[in-house]
Amino acid sequence: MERNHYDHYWNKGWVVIEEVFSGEQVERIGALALTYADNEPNAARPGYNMDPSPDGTQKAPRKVDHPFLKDREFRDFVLDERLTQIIEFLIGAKPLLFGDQLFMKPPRYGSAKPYHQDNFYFGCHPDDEVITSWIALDDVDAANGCLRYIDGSHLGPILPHNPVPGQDYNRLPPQELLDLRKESLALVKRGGVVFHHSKTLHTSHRNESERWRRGYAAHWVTANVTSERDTLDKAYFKRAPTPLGARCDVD
Ligand SMILES: O=C(O)CCC(=O)C(=O)O
Repeated sequence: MERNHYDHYWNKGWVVIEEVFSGEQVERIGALALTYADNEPNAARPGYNMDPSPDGTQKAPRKVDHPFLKDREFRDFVLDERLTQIIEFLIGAKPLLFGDQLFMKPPRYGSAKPYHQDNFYFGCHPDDEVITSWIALDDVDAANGCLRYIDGSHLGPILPHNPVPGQDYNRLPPQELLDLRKESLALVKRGGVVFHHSKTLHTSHRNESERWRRGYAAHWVTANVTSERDTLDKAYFKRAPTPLGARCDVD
């Protein structure tokens, strides 16, 4: 972690830091992610947990919610001090984990995630103390659906987000409010982490490659943060010790 990472984060609203986790660690977590993904289909929300292939005949994992609650290995991984120390450096206070999800794009048909700001969904304040870490479980580039950011968008307001027809889990700001001339691609090797501010506009395209693209997204706040919604009501850091045996707070 260097000073230029900090400056990049606060100037652009996001930053990539390589080699936070080892190849072995991410390989193990990537394989574990796939075993949980197979058990996630949610018939009530087609397209949410599983992505259909272009011809509609096959499905593959898109998302696993709350991996932290599902397996001790996910917990130990996401609470790794190498990660939490970087976050503390970026936001200036101890990070508390409130939620997480695994985003997967299978080869050739991992679907796009439209532009959005996380804090539109979270409703948390102050927004400078809310951050997402996205751990690359595969090498990620333009072809397999890297994260893309509108540089500096964390300095503007939360935009309106309109419903996306047929996708109750996605909302999208009006196209004219997205300055795509300021779009940057966050290329990252497996084991690296992309960090973004809660207001930074971000998206990812469909996976056009023959490779997987898996990312472990974790959402953090400081102890100062409150939410106008129920975002923090079930935050992991508020949980008592659980049957899995790990404490969920990170302070
Ligand atoms: O992995 C993706 O494509 C989307 C990730 C995302 O929106 C997030 O981590 O906030």
